[in-house]
Amino acid sequence: MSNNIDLLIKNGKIATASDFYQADIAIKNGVISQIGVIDSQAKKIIDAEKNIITPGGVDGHCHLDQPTDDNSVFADDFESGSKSAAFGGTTTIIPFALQPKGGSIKVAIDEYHRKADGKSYVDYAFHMILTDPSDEILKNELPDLIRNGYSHFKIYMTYESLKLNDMEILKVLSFARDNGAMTMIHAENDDCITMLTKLLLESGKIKPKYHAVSRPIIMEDEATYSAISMSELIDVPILIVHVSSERAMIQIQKAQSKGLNVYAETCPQYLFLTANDLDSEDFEGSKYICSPPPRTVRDQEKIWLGLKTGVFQVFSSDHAPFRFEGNRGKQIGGSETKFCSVPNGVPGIETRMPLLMSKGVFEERIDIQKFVSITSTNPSKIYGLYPRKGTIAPGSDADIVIWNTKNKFNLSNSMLHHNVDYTPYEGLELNAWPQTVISRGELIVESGNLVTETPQGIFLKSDLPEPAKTINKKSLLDRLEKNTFEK
Ligand code: DUC
Ligand code: ZN
Ligand code: ZN
Repeated sequence: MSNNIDLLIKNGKIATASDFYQADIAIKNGVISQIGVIDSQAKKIIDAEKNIITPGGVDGHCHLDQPTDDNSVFADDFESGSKSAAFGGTTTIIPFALQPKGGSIKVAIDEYHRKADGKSYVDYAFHMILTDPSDEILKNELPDLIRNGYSHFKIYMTYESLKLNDMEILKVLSFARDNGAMTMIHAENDDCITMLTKLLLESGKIKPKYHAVSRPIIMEDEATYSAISMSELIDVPILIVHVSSERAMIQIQKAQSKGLNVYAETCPQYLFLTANDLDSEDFEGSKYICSPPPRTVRDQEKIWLGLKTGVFQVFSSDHAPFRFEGNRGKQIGGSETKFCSVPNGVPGIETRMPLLMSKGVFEERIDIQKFVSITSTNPSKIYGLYPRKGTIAPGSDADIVIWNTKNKFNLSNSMLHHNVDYTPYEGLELNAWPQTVISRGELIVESGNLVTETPQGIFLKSDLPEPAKTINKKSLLDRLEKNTFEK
């Protein structure tokens, strides 16, 4: 019997989306084979010393090695980004294959595979970004892609090179309904942002803080309601990404209480940053420029509540890494770059889970089951990776994090493994950090050191997302005739 178990983790306190209990975990061939009191021999035994054990994180929203249209460069490729993810306890990442306007999404996916192949320390799936939902793409490319492992995509209501108009959004939502795909929506009203940006620039207001002024809450609120209304009309699940404000959250809450299939994501930047962080005399405020922008302390508190009460199903990093120094990142136009030309995004792939464990679980804003569900189980279900990923159960991949929660420390960028020269959370006091990280039964991080020689992450084909399975079969015409919407 001695060789039956490859790795045995003894004395851990296992957290899942529903439970928290003490048990041992046996791993064989990269998969969890048994959970309970296990006294068998194993090739390797780790004593978890009553530390918390969670499933490896699933980061359902991060940007790595993505093309840009302004000569800026995403600081992390699959190698540095996935290494950083691993150190932060994330064992599955889902970055984006971007369809260029007028281009093929299939070609974009092939190209993205070339960027990822052999370079990722953790497993990965791909979202698509649809920028041009032409009939050709919707008929001849996407249906096969959806059935062959790429079942979710993001669409944008803002950014000149990415945005779709309402007709295109309706077309994409109808397609998603017919094909069982999940649509993620970036909800901000682009015309409003363009108009306010022009007004600010004409008045000479170019500093980083005006980024937040140009993208007000009211227009996130309006776009969120618009996206929800279109999904209600088409009758298809959607997921609103990176929700930053109480007002947008209330739109989502209302939709959910009407029984609509509206899912939502928020991110660390909306819990730990505010618009004040963008307000500096020098250019430092550009480090916090992301869209939607960070808001107010009140919004932060409401977003915490939305995590606790279940308005948000997913907590992602939206890791969009740009360096502060140099001319390919935040200072792409020098140290006086206008707010509207600063590359959007903050890094956070490594800090996502430790921040939430420290400030969420240990400061009693959410319980540990909620932590597991929003960082791992739910994104896995919503993006078609469950039960292979996102839980600790017999038959699931042995993606496991053993946490060290015994010491307080101040976060510093020098601890991190991304290729970015700052963290927005510098100096924050934390008490939780992954001590041991295991991917498909292999140790990748042990006592703060990378212990795998080469990147072993593999591509994961996504099944159809769980929410899409709830779609009813009544046609739009049928529902219009029965006046279903007058509720
Ligand atoms: N906003 C996005 O929509 N994507 C990347 C980064 C950001 O700030
Ligand atoms: Zn976005
Ligand atoms: Zn993003």
